[in-house]
Amino acid sequence: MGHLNDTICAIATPIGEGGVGIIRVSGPRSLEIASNVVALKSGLSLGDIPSHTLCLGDILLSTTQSVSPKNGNHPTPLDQVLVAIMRAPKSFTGENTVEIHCHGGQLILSMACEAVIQQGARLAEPGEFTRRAFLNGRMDLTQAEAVLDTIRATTSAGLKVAQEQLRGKLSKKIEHIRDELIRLLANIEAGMDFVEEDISFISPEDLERSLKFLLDEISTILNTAGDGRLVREGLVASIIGKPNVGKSSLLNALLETDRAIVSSVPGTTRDVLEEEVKILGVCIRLIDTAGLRHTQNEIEIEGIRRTTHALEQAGLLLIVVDGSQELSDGDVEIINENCDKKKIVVLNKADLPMKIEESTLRSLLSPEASQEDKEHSASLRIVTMSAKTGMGLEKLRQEIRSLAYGPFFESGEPVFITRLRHKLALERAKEAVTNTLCALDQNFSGECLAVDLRVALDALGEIIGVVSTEDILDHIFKEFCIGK
Ligand SMILES: Nc1nc2c(ncn2[C@@H]2O[C@H](COP(=O)(O)OP(=O)(O)O)[C@@H](O)[C@H]2O)c(=O)[nH]1
Ligand SMILES: [Mg+2]
Repeated sequence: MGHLNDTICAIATPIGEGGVGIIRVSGPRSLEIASNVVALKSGLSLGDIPSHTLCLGDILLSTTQSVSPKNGNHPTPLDQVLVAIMRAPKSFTGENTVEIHCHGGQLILSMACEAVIQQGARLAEPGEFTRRAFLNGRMDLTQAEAVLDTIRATTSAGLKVAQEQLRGKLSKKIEHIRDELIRLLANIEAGMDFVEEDISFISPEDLERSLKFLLDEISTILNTAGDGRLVREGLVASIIGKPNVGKSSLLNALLETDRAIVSSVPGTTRDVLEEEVKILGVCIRLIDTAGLRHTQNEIEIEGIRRTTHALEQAGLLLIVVDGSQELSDGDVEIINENCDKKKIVVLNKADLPMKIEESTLRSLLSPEASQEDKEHSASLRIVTMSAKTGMGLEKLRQEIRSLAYGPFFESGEPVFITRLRHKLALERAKEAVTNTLCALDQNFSGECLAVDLRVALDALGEIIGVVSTEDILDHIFKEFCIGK
């Protein structure tokens, strides 16, 4: 990764044809470089143009790059362009930035980018513009991550959380906790200087109260990790059940296509099919599986092995039961297994005369069960529907959404963490604050308390990037595309 004193450039728009394509140039020499490439219609030099203006001009190719060699030593125009100028520090990167808006063709864009490079800019690395924005103090690390999440968001829920993070909601919360930790640390350290005189700057009771409050705050944010991850990565839902109950039909109904082969021959689905679908704002990876049954068929055995694997991955199980048939031991077994997973029982084929009702299903599941199992069956979500006619499908979508998200998302919890990186750092901070409380309880010295508090402070600092290493930055920005 280069230094901030060179000027970087990249095509910022995606590959392919488009109305407009943008070359982005950022760094100390960007105005000078761009003015060697673009001639403004007004005849003015780019250096004389005020910041945050848009000017019409022509990209001029040097003679070596020229598309018409007959033109002698005169540079030839490549394309008519609009040039946007944003001077430091009021730009995305915090540096002098020029954006050249060409027509969105791949040849034009690569030739224009080449012209900028010939004038002394360097091709940017993935995420380098955002990395510069971070290094120049335009945003902190959680905001830089939110830039990527905003671009990648595929659901409205994902976009909302990414936008809130981009606007600094998570950073403010973390900074607030850090400020309080710094205040406590300052008090403890001041006390350490006056230990001879026995002057204390904060009473052990006040310190304990404050630390417990901070511990609560950290735990509250940590508790959003599950929902946050779901918002960013989506949820894997496996459709399981005996053969022929309508699993593939359910996949097709939720996808609103004929993706999977549906047949009355049991054991038709041999392989595991995976498709992505948006269900009321939640991104779900739906997996249709082979029916679970005992079989000698080699291919089906492999299908069932893959089904078991899909089951392990799943955060949600959609267990399909054919409601037009009597409930079998096989059905009950599948429902009662995997107690640790969120699940919905789909009582399918409700367009036919039903032999199983929701209430009988509940009582049949655990007539002589332990209290725990009874609670399990009472809380079990059951949706009666028909994959064939679509009846009950909307109810199923609502159940999936409400099960997918925990209480935090629905209640509009102000702050979310969406990345493992945040979670691990918060866990370290939580452990360090807990250790401080233990040390306080055992009347340890101020030095001991301060050591633990500093660990907490650094862990939280890593989240927003107050404390960062090249490794952390490389890891975060390598996920970005070039030009962002
Ligand atoms: N009447 C009715 N038939 C269904 C329904 N869902 C599936 N089927 C039929 O049940 C058979 C098995 O369906 P399929 O989706 O292949 O089941 P899978 O083996 O569990 O994947 C097919 O003949 C489907 O047409 C439904 O809701 N109502
Ligand atoms: Mg099937």
